[in-house]
Amino acid sequence: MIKRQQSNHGDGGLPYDFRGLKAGKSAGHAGVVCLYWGKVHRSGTMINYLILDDDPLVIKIIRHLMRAEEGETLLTAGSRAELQAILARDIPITAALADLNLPDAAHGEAAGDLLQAGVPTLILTSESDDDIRHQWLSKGVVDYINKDGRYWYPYAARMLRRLHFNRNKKILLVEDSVVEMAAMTSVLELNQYSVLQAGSAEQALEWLTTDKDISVMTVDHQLPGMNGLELIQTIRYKYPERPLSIIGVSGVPLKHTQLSLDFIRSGADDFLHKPFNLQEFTYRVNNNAQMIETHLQLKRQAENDFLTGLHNRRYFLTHSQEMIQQNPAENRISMASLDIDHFKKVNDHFGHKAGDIVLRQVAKAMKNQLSPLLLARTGGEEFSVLIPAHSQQEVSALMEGVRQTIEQLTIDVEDGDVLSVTVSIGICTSQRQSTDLNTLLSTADEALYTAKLSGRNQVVSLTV
Ligand code: GH3
Ligand code: MG
Ligand code: MG
Ligand code: MG
Repeated sequence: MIKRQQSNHGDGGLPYDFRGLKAGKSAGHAGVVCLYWGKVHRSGTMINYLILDDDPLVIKIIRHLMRAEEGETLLTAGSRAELQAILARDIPITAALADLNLPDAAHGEAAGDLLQAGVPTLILTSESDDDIRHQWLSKGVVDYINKDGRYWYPYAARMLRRLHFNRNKKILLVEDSVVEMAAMTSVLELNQYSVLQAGSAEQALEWLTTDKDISVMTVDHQLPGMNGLELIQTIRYKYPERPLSIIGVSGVPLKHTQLSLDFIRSGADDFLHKPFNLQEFTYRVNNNAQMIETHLQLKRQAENDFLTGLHNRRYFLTHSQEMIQQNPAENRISMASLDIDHFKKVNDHFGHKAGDIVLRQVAKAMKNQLSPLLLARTGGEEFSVLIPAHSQQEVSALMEGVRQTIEQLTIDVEDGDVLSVTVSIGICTSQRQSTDLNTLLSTADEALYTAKLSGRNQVVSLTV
């Protein structure tokens, strides 16, 4: 089952091109340093962060804290002249961290160039004068950070990356005052968020039904029609599981402290009293967006297999149970179990790492051929797929296609080896109404066992 071939690696062995990094090192800190230059981030976009500072230590610290991921480029400039050289290259800059005092521009002229070029810019400076801070914020910098303690550096690095991350975040503002809506919108847009607006509770509910990606919303108390508290109660009742963070907002005089309590009790996660500082408002939105992102990350980790990116056993069992229950009685439903043949030998001969690569490639081939069906890695080298509404013949033909595709894969497991593997597949198709999940699973396993006993690399199909 395992063929050993010589791979022709050529010079493509290095995963990343480090030329930029070397050039940067030899040119000193002020040179343009490119990490992973030319690689596209997993989000599908090129991300270019820029650090503008004449202090090599600041650049070193931020670079260390950012730990550029694949697809992220960290550009650096130590003077206004170097910045202008970068801007002249027309590289789209995702976000910049800028010092105000540079050898050839002592009063923030270079930060001005960045704003002029439309780059979302954070100031990181030792200048702590409050008036200067306000001037820069009103000129449109996203944040103004003082270098007055080492704890500001992680904050600056986080904020820089957040300006990329925010581009995919949708914030819904529910506010009937046009002036307040405009102020909140502009500060959130400056922070690169996508802002949606609703002037009433009814409009807000409409947004929530049409757009599933809204992660944070702010809700004003006094609205025409349904008020803010009722809106939040309705949302929490209608969408109890939805990952959505809600910030209550109200201008009712502070002595009515009961209101903030009512907001939290109604299901708000946070509360702000009007008039509020727009910077504070942004920080709260940031924190709430981060909380939702963390929640979604944990959910993805709990439902997916880390190695192959397919769903895991837990997800598969829960969702196939639901699908079987929802399957109309007259529809057939099939379960297919797939197991790699003699997989232990791959590990034994080529190592566990090679085994992992094989698992990933087999998973990828299955996904290409079987999505959008419910597919999962349900065991070490075992996969399952649920196929509703097809005949036994159709399902057998489909899985035979998968068997052939996998047999034809040539898997480059690095270290000069190219392998091929085969799979055995067992199918159970229900002809009866109300077949339960356990019967489907155990019968598919029985079919798989028969396929193994009959010589492997084949499809066996049973009906119940
Ligand atoms: P058969 O044809 O009968 O299925 O033989 P087999 O060798 O494929 O089956 P067996 O169940 O004996 O071995 C499965 C192997 O899969 C043993 C285990 O170490 C390996 N395995 C399970 N999970 C992983 C993993 O995540 N990575 C790697 N590399 N190996 C894994
Ligand atoms: Mg109002
Ligand atoms: Mg096996
Ligand atoms: Mg097995």
